[in-house]
Parts: sequence; structure tokens; C-alpha cells
Amino acid sequence: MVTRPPEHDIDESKMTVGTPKKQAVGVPAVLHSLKISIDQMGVARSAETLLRVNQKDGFDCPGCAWPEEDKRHIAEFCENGAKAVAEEATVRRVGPEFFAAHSIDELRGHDDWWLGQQGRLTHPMILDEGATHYRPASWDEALDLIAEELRGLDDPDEAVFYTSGRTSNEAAFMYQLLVRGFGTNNLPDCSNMCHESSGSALGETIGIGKGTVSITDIHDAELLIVAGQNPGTNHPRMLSALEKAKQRGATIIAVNPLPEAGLLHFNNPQTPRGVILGGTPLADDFVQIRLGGDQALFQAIGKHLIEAHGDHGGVLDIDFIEAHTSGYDAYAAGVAGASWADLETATGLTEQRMRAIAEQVRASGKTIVCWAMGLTQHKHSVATLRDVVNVLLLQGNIGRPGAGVCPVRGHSNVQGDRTMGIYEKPAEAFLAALDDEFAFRAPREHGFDTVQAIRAMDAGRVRVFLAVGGNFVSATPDTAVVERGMARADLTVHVSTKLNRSHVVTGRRAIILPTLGRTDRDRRGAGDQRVTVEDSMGAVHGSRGRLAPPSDDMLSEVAILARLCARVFAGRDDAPRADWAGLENDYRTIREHISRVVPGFERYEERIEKGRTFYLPNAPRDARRFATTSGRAMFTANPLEYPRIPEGRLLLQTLRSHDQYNTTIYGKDDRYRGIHDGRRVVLIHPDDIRELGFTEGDIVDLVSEWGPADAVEERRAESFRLVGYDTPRRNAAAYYPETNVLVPLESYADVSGTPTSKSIVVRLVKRA
Ligand SMILES: Nc1nc2c(c(=O)[nH]1)N[C@H]1C(S)=C(S)[C@@H](COP(=O)(O)OP(=O)(O)OC[C@H]3O[C@@H](n4cnc5c(=O)[nH]c(N)nc54)[C@H](O)[C@@H]3O)O[C@H]1N2
Ligand SMILES: Nc1nc2c(c(=O)[nH]1)N[C@H]1C(S)=C(S)[C@@H](COP(=O)(O)OP(=O)(O)OC[C@H]3O[C@@H](n4cnc5c(=O)[nH]c(N)nc54)[C@H](O)[C@@H]3O)O[C@H]1N2
Ligand SMILES: [Mo]
Repeated sequence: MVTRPPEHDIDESKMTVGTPKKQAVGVPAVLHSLKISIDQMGVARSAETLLRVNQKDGFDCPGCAWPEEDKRHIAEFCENGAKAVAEEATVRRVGPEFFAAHSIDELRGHDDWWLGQQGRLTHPMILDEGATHYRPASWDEALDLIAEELRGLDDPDEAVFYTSGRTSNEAAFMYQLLVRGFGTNNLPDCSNMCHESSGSALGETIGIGKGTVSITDIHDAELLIVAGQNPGTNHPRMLSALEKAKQRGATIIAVNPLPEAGLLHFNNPQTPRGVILGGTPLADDFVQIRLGGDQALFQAIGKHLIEAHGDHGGVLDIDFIEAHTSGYDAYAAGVAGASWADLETATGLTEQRMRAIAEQVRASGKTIVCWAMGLTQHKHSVATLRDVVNVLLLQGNIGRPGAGVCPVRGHSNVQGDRTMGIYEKPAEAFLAALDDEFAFRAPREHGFDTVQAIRAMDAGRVRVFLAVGGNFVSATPDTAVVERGMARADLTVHVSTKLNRSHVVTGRRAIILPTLGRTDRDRRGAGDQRVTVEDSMGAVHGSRGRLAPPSDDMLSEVAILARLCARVFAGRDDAPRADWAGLENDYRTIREHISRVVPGFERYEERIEKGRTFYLPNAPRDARRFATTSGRAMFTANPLEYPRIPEGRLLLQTLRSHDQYNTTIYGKDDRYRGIHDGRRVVLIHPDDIRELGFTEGDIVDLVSEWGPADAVEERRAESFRLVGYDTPRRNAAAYYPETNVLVPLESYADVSGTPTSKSIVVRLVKRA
């Protein structure tokens, strides 16, 4: 039975805290996902939809960017993929009656869970200046208004164009063309807050801002280090790949401050072993590291490998180092000089322990390092990832089967969006190809990334804010500053599937454009359309939804963008030239353009036909070629950095519960961590709770402290319950986005600009 959307927010005072789970997935997970699916879609639609997830010629799971195996299982999805699908394929609707019944002020009082639970958006809606409610509008009225506002700006840089990584390749390509044709590179995206540090470090050291492994490499590896990642919740299908590697004899090391359920033990619901025999223990070694200690750990590993090679020889791949790399001497001197005392302080691990980990690396002939947000959202993330690359280069672990770097991407097409040109700092070669294809000149000046966009918004320099997907207000750091900045814009526009906070914290005027998602049938002039996506490992394939769209009055992202192009470029002879209506009616014509602009997409159409997948070229992986400044893979010497926690303070990481997709909150349980009916918790070592003068269960405010001692800025998040948890001393954890208000806008990673969502200095203040 489909259930009705909630009328009230969840009362978090009824929250319960139990024992964290030691294993992930298994039958309870399947049952839980079915319950959510049936609540949102009913039985028949659940079955029809879930059977098409990740099947050849079905739709790509909007859950995460982990690749599909070549041989598909009947149900190639996971508990959290099923939740992501249910959230989109829900039969609940947010139409004009909903907006008539709820004022903006009222909606602003609800949290992201309540807003998202209401259902799918169905009609273009406009919030007029001074109005208390959104009103329905026709597509023409809404699109005309946007084009008019854009064309009225003094300078194209007064507009900002955000994207989140669910957008298809076709829509992403159209979007960047709209933005560049309009005249700016202001294309901040969720990547800026996500894997930007990976892109920065990898681009610089190996010449490509992506990983170098395929799914078969994962199966074939001898050693897999999974650092700063919680795959049991965020990439559950990765557990099947780890299980397979494990069954072939691989060793798995998990590096994490928290003992995350999925990493330690996995019950595969698709095998009898998982269901009956209690599954596979995954990690052979759990390394409980301090927040931000990973650079030190990888330096320690490098230091040990180099020493061991000096003692006995045969540890380093000297042929590879000589033939393919530069900078070895400076790197070796750097790690030789690192003191074990510093490495111990940074990691919280003993020298002996770190040498034992390094011995496992030494013993492996094929090593892969996988990582996600635990490594990318620190001030020194780029340096950390350079040191990960250094360790892999020492043993020639790049460009060899079963070995390499594996940044595990988040959004299902975030990597594809970048490939399609969603980037504020586009390469000249890309722009030149775009110019040739569309007979115009794209702007060359770099645009704003997410942090820079917020700064400009707060300074009142952004007049129009347009987003294709995502939830900018909730996902970005320093919520109060972002809300203030949004309110300063003349017009804020969101192309979205579901209601979220960014629709209710608006500029002077606001527009919501509802759009089709992955599961929806996309019928255009030339017939049913498919789109394409690129997974975390550079494999491109088609995706086609089949459900009837939420209303008759819906447009796809591609159609919305094509119509905006036509309007914004009308009568301008310096604008890109194309048959906009033709592109909207037949996405094959967009793929033809892409195949001429983006390298690796030659014969695009043919290579995705009949559910086929193709791999994009990857020079380090395919041929050990490195497009860096030296033409070689680069060892880099990076001074050791790690967070310093002032007296009486904690370092807070903000992470995901098992029941959310970024700012989309499916429910208020975090089953694996034992938390039910609430999200305002802070996980802390029990000794810290005591030492700071508190008792478990106390309700506190979290106050973040930022800046020099004589000018500390404070930010406050109210009413969090203290939960004793197995985490290193003085390292705490709480959920995002509730804690984003604590992340200072100016606290971001060197080089990449990624907000430091995993290291925020806080103190606890007891609620009166
Ligand atoms: N169901 C579901 N799936 C998702 C998402 C979701 O919200 N829900 N989000 C998607 C997106 S966009 C992304 S980017 C990914 C995110 O996937 P993850 O990166 O797994 O997500 P987080 O919850 O941020 O988890 C960070 C992990 O890193 C650990 N960690 C934190 N700091 C450190 C550190 O300094 N060192 C080390 N070694 N570990 C650390 C944390 O304890 C935690 O286990 O997942 C994607 N998939
Ligand atoms: N404190 C803290 N902050 C973080 C992070 C953290 O770990 N800690 N993680 C960061 C990371 S890794 C990321 S990726 C960002 C995520 O930032 P975003 O990508 O901006 O946020 P999401 O919550 O994924 O966006 C959800 C919204 O996308 C819309 N949507 C969903 N599907 C579609 C679609 O197919 N088309 C369109 N047009 N809209 C759609 C829905 O309206 C939904 O409300 O947050 C970042 N912020
Ligand atoms: Mo992400």
C-alpha cells in the first residue's frame, strides 16, 4: 500500500540509540528497501521499476557511480539504490494545489526530509516578487522570464549556473553550451565539494583527473586499501566487487576513524553464502586512523618501502620509476626526513603498526587504493592524495592490471558531467573544439567554483542563479551565508525533480522547473529517447526510463536547456549556432556534436547501441602515458600536514547516515550505526564525553571556531544528542546537511577549493 506523505516533521525527542552493527546488507537490507519502495510506489510499480535498474537497455541507477559488472545479475542494485529509485519513482505529487496550500514561510520551516517526502514536482511554478506562494505558470512564461532576465544583465558573469551530478551527458553538454554561449564559465558543481581534490592531485601527478582502474582490476588486485570511504552505505555494490577480490585471495585494508559496518563484514543477498552462511568478512585489517591522518600514513608507507628497498633491494619497481616517473629523489628525501614521532601523532598509530601495514603493501604485487570523501574534504587533501600516488608509483602500481588509483565517485554521472565540460576552469583544447563545432567563441576567463560563487552571491554580485539539479542551499558550506547570498539575487531558478530547501530560500523572484528523472519515459518528437552516463571507471553506457512521467506537462532537462538556448541566443550573431529544436527532438544529434567535440566519443551512437558499454581512453591505464607537465608520472614532495585540535575542543567530520542521499533524507534511521528516529546526534569517544564534563545523552549545541586566536568566528548548530561511539579520541562525527552551518566558507582545501567538511574545530555547549 502506498502511504501518504507526512504532515509533520519527525519528533526527534523519541530517538533511540542502540549498538552499531558489525556487518552490512543481508536480508534485512533487502526487506528495508522493499518497504520504502512499496511505501512510495506500491507493489506493481516497485517490481516493474526495480527489475530495470542497471539492466542492459534499462535505466542507470541514480544511486551512485560504481560501475555495473559485465555480467548483470537479475537485481543489479542495492538497498540504497532501491531507495534512490523509490524516491524518484514515487507516486506522490507536488503540484499547483500543494503550493497553493503551503506558503513559502511555512515550507521554510520544514526540514529536507519533510520537503523531499512530499513527492515529485509536476508543473513550472513562479514566485513573484513579494508573493507568499508559488503560482503555476506555462513553460513559455517561465522560460521567457529566465531568458529576459539573463539578457538584461550588464555582464554575463553576474549569473551563476550550478549542476549536480545526476544530469545526463546530453543535458550536461547542452548546459555548458548554454552557459558558454551566454558568455561565462561560472559553472560551479557538486564536484567542487566532492572529488575536486582527487581531480587536482591526479591531474597534476598522472595527467588525468580520473581513476585508472576498471572493475576487473578490482577483482584481480592482491591488495585493496579502502580509505576514507563507507561503501556499505554509499556504494553497496562495491562490496560485491570487494567480496569477489577477496575470494580470489586479495587482502583488504580499511582505513577509517570509524569501524563502518560494510567494510568489516558483508552478507551478499545475491549469493547463498550471504543469505545462509552469514557472508564474508571483508577487511583483513581495520586501521583506525585519526581524522586527517592519511597523508602521514601514506608517507610512513613510502618511507618504509624505500628503507626496505635500501636494506634488501627488490621492493621498488626501479624500471618503472626510471622509465616513467620524475621527482623520485626529492620525494625520497622528503619521506626520509619525516619523523616517526610526527607520523605517530598525526595518525594515532604506532611506528610498528604503520610498518606492519607497509609490509602488507610491500608483499603485494598489485595494489589499488580506493577512496572517497574521508580523503578529499580536508585542508590538506590534495597533498594527501599526491602522497597516495607516490606510494603507488614506488611499486609501479599504475598502468598495470589489478593495480591503480580508484577515487570512488558519488553522483551517478558526476564524472560524465566533467567530461562534457561542466567545469569552471575548462581546458583550451575543449573550448577550441567547441568554438569550431558551434561557430562562436567561448569565453576563456575562468569562472566561479562553488566557494567563489557563494562569495560573489554574498557580496551581491550575482543577479541570476540557475541550477540544473542539486540542492545548493543545503549542500554547500556555511548555510547562513549561502541563504543570505541567495536572497540577494534577482532571480533564482531550479530545474528539479523533487522539492528541496533551495526552492524555499529564494531570490527576489524564483522559478521551479520540474523535470524528468532517470526512471521516466522521455518521449520527444523523434520518439523515445535514451541518454548516456559515465561511471566512476570511465565506462559510458545508455540509460532509458519507462515510467509514465509525473504529469503531462513535463519537459526533460535537455528540452528545457534547448529551449533556453533558443531564447537566450535569439538574434545574437556571436552566439553558438545549432538547430535547437532538432536537438531537443532527437538526442542522437546532440551525441553527434559531442562525438566531434570531446575526445574518446567517436562513433558514439554505434558504441552505445543495444545496451553496449564503452570505455573512454585513459592514457595512464592503457599505455602508461602521462600528460603531465614533465610528460612522466610525477612523484611529489609534500610537507606533512595534519589537523591540530586546540585544548578542550573536538575535530568534527560531517558524514552521511544510511538513510539519506546527500541532502535527500529517506528516513531518520542509521541502522548500521544503531541510531533510530533522529539525526541530530554527535558521535564521540565515551572518554571525551566524560573528560569534557558531559554525560551520554546530554543535549548540546555544537559551536565551530574558525580564524586566528584574536578574532575567532563562531557558528552554532543547536540541540545535538551526545552518543558514545568507537572513534579516535577528540574526533567526532555528525550528519550532513544539519551541520553545514558550522563549516566556514573560507575553510577549504588548498589547490582544489573543496570545503573541509571532514575537519571542523568545535566545542560543545550544554543546552540550558
Ligand atoms: N546511499 C547513499 N549513497 C551515496 C550518497 C549518499 O548520500 N547516500 N552520496 C553519494 C556521493 S555524492 C558521494 S561523494 C559518496 C560519498 O561516499 P563516502 O565518502 O563514503 O561518504 P561519507 O558519509 O561522507 O563518508 C566518509 C567516510 O570517510 C570516513 N572519514 C572521514 N574523515 C576521514 C579521514 O580523515 N580519514 C579517513 N581515512 N577516513 C575518514 C568516515 O568515517 C566515513 O566512513 O557517496 C555517494 N553515494
Ligand atoms: N557538510 C558536508 N557537506 C557536503 C558533503 C559532506 O560530506 N559534508 N558532501 C558534498 C558532496 S560529496 C556533494 S556531491 C554535494 C551534493 O550536493 P547536491 O548534488 O547539490 O545535492 P543533492 O542532495 O544530491 O541534490 C538533491 C536534489 O537534486 C534534485 N534531483 C535529483 N535527481 C535529479 C535529476 O535527475 N534532475 C534534476 N534536474 N534534479 C534532480 C532533487 O530536486 C533533489 O532535491 O554535497 C556536498 N556537501
Ligand atoms: Mo559527492
